[in-house]
Amino acid sequence: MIVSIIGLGYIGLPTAAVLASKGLNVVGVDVNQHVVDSINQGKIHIVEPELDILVQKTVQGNYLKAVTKPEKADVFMVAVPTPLKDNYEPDLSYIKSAAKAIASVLERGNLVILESTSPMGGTEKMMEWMREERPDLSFPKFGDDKFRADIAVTYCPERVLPGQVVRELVEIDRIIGGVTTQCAQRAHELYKTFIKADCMITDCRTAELSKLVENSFRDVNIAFANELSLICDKLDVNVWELIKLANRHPRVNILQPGPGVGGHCIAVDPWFIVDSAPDEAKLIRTARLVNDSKPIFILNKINQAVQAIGKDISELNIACLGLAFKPDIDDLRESPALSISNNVSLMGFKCTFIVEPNIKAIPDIFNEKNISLTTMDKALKKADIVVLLVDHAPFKLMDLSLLSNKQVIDTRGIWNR
Ligand code: SAJ
Repeated sequence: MIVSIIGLGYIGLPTAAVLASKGLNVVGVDVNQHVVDSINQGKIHIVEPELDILVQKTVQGNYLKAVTKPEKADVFMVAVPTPLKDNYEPDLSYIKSAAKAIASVLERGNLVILESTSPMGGTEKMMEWMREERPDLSFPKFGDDKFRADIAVTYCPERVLPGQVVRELVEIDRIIGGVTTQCAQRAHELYKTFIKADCMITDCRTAELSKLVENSFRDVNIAFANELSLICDKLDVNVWELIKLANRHPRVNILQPGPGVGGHCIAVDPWFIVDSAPDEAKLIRTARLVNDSKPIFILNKINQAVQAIGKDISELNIACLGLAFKPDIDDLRESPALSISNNVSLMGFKCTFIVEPNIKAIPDIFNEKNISLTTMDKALKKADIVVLLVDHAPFKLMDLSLLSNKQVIDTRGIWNR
């Protein structure tokens, strides 16, 4: 069996490598030539534990190869981004391009699986785009288990946590949402070849909403913690101690406040629910707004630190520790740390030192001159203000005496907890 994975990013590449490690022939497809070339050399272009070894082994063993255009296969898995447009509506253009590209090589008997986060109805839209290209093939009809279509279509949302993808791909339960039950059963057979946990069958619409609900649940819970951090700041209470104590109640489990919520999922998916049910999704929308307001609160804290020193901002250096959206990864998508650092670089400091151990070059978003990507030691030597934005392992292990005589803003509570 040949499995083709469209999109070799944070989800597609680990999925391709895990499937290939189980002895399946996997062809990864990505429009980026650099990504394709590096995978074919057995290398990876993202930071994800254990992935490098898996890719190297499977490429060397001829189980995994990468190409820029889809080839014929038995199964196609789509793992492309589904970002938001400026008006908070879902942008399905990547799914559309993938559907059209797959359609050109589709054959009777193929199974097409959507893994990308999808707004309600996204799976059926993907199917429509393939149908437009291939009127010669028949596609399933939602809920019609009697009709035998040429192509099977299923929605199987990924649920893995960046930083633990290789383990979670195999170990956590999976939802298999078919356009029909028969479609779901086809996908179930495939997922059971590599997943040790349960694969639960449902329809594609329920599976789509389940994925969105899981991430909205987390967003709402993080918003509760972030709101507490604002309340505690006003009331002069240590929020980290407060949460630690409240969590000693057997039925309370408050998450951790931070500089905001990042990543391509939790900061995005709740808007898909708001888009589908704008009048009903009041709590979900408010949680998004609370989490999105956190970077402004941190920027105000930085302004207060400047005032506390009492010098002109152009005489002061600032160090921003971390750019990624969460610890020990290189993923900067929707990262509040990135947007805070960018705003800091525009504030007029003598120099903004950026410390991000997981990247090699300063991202394009920064266009100020007085900015430097550097090591923690160098940044701390010169900084008057230190802003901890991501709880990367090296920052947790840092010698705290290096912070003495500096204004410190610890947005993750790793030093002042
Ligand atoms: N965060 C906090 N406080 C917390 C926990 C997280 O501020 O207590 C922040 C993080 O710093 C980060 C953001 O939230 O900026 C999201 O991080 P995360 O670790 O909660 O989640 P992601 O985005 O890495 O992965 C989520 C996961 N979803 C759930 O836990 C419900 C993962 O299982 C999904 O597969 C992934 O989204 C996805 O791709 O949808």
